[in-house]
Amino acid sequence: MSKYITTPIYYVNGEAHIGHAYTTFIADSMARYERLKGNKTFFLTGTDEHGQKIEESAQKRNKPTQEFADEISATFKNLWDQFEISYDKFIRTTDEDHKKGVQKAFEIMYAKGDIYKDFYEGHYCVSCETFFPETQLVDGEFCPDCGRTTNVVKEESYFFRLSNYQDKLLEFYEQNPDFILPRSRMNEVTSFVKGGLRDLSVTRTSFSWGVKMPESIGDDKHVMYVWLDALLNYVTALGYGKDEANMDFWPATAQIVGKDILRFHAIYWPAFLMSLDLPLPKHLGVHGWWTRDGEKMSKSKGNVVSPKEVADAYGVENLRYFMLREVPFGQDGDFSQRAFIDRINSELSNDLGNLLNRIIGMSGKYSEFEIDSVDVEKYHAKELNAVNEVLDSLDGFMQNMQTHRYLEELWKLFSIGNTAITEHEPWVKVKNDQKDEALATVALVANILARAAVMLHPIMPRTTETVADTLCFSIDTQSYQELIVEKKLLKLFNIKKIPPLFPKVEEPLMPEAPKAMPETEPQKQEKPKNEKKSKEKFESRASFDDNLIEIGQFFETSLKVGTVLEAEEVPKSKKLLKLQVSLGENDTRQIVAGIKEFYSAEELVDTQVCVVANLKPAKLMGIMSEGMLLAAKDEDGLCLVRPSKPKKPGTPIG
Ligand code: ME8
Repeated sequence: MSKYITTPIYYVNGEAHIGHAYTTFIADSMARYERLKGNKTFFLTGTDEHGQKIEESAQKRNKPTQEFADEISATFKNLWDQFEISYDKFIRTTDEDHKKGVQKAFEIMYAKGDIYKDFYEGHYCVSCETFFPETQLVDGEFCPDCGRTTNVVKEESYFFRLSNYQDKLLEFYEQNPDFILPRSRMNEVTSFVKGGLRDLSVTRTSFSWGVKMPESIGDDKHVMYVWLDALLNYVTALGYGKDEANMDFWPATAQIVGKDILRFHAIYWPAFLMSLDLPLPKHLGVHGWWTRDGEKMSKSKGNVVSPKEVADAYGVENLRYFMLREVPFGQDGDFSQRAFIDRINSELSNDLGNLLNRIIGMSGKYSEFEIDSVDVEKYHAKELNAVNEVLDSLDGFMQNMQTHRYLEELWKLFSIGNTAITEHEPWVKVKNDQKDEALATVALVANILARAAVMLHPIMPRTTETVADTLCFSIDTQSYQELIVEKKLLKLFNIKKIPPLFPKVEEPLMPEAPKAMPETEPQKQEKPKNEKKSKEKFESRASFDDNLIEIGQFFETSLKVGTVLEAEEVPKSKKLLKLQVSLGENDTRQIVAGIKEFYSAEELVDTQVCVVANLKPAKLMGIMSEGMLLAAKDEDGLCLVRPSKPKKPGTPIG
């Protein structure tokens, strides 16, 4: 059976961060799992290189766009190579073959009548590269996805007849209830589709860094919409539009994406495929969002977790284990070193590492390291049954992408092994002339470790190879077949002595995340002056745009002492307070601040605060905010930064 697993292709406007690594680890583990089972597998990853944001990022660095894309794409590829990600192809949307495939797809859709030329006029969120019907806007103005203000725009464009696919999509979802995993995400998609699909603008004339129109259509002031271009990578990577060399891998078995790009993959992508008469993917695995120590990661806060830094400190396999074990698939997760260290010390070091060391020690003492499974069934049928039950349950978890449950179940094997040792006390049996029984217990545990190593292999490939080597076998499809499917026991062998696999971690090995200003909603709402020139997607992506600044740049920020004159709660908001703050005579500002969880409105009145006074006003929940308060936040909560002695309102800070 053939399997096709994909990650999203990553934008080349910033370095890889832990969220990218997470998606890639899940997909890599699934691909390795399928290969282990003997399935012919194709695993795709790559980079998404077109669009305005990338064109602008290159311009800022005074680099030709292609050169810029080459450099960043290489950082992703190098990182995945360093992490030994087992991709079969690393696609780049600037690859000639890909571009040709996209043009071919466009031509087919056009010839079919699914693409037509018109003008678009409507509410457009540049940040999300998406039109929204008026009914979906928040307060008639704001983007329902990212909260930014939408623009009314009119531009010539080619449209994809998405509206034609509304019923077909709904029918497809109904017939394939596990298309989206976890299933709980399906509702979100169906209700969006039921709300009405508008035709989708699939070309742009406002910039040129994109796949050109097919020659047969001409009209070269248009370039293709970055999402049409990007989504098609999943088939162009297999030779679509060229030699179709690997198209027999299509449809994809599992396409892993973050929840931020669910709609593109669950609605647009299937509609494009239907238009191309291609079958739809079997599953879309939608994972949650990673934060650091409870805070959203952003380059400006300096709290982005670099996967390379973590891997250098703790080892890439430990990181894979932690990320896949820590978070129930689909839910948001938090990266905290404390939680990471706890899992290394208790699960990897104690449960797995110590068990291996115990049997190396015991077999050394009782049988000169020789391990013989001959009596395992006789003395440990009960344990073997329990082990087999666990092994048989694992496949379902992996197929549903529930790696946390997979690992949780797998860990039951170690407790079966540990309990067997505690109950059977081989050291007593050896002394009581029951050596056979003692050696059977040691052999039972060796077999448990061998089976666990095979099943843990997709998640920790190198570590489990070491375990297997210690137990004198190698992990491959054959050993999977024998040990897991046929439940055979290990043949007579001599166990090897190895140093502890997982040394305990006493102290955090990386600096803690800097505690930054709270991300108050005004920052989120803040938008570039010219929204047309904004980025393709959400603001959370790491970018290179926050480097060291010159002192002059610092002084571009106007900080002033303010006195709170009035304060009240913003109805229906958990976080927001609305303040009237005096910055001196004739300058009273209305400031909406996300501090309600930490301060009551009453206690703020007549106190002083530090205000960023030259922020562009922004609306929060429809209320205008004309500044931002400085505050410090850590795990104990948030406190406002205030002058240590009263100062006249409006006094400059700096
Ligand atoms: O969206 N937590 O690229 P991208 C978890 N090019 N996962 C995260 C994350 C976080 N904090 N941040 C990013 C794109 N991700 C498009 C995709 S596909 C045809 C085009 C992961 O560089 C998550 O999987 O913004 C998300 O979907 C992916 O990175 C997006 O990376």
